[in-house]
Amino acid sequence: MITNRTFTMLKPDSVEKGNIGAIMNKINSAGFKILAMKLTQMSVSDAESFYSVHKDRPFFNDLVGYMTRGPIVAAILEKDNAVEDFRLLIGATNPADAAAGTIRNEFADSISENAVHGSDSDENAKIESDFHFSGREVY
Ligand code: IDP
Ligand code: MG
Repeated sequence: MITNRTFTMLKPDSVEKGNIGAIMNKINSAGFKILAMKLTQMSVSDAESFYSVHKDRPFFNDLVGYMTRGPIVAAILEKDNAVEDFRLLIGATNPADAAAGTIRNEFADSISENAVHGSDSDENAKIESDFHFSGREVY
């Protein structure tokens, strides 16, 4: 199991607001190296599959609509303790609860439109990376 990688998406609101550069700057400044990155748009079936753990939640349809309404930036990141450190960098799911200086505190509007995704375990980082990238796209 690779333990020094995580997977992120800059969600459609971040792309729409022109925040790709500013968010990537914070990610690089926090010591994460980019191993793979692309601008891509998820289909409805992609988003339903990616977020299948949430399929019974009341916000599921809104989440799928949000995540498919425009392009995202998908990336694989490398750093010691990547999963945990990246979750600290992005902050709480609800930006109202996200600590000062976190990405969600600075760039997210609401609990539903919260700017970025970060994997919650090494196992999911691998699953999510493989969902978005082929081996040839990863450095
Ligand atoms: P996370 O992104 O911080 O890991 P999860 O609980 O895994 O949070 O939820 C996945 C995504 O679903 C969130 O990032 C957010 O976009 C959306 N979401 C989570 N909870 C709510 C909610 O209570 N209302 C609306 N959208 C939500
Ligand atoms: Mg999650």
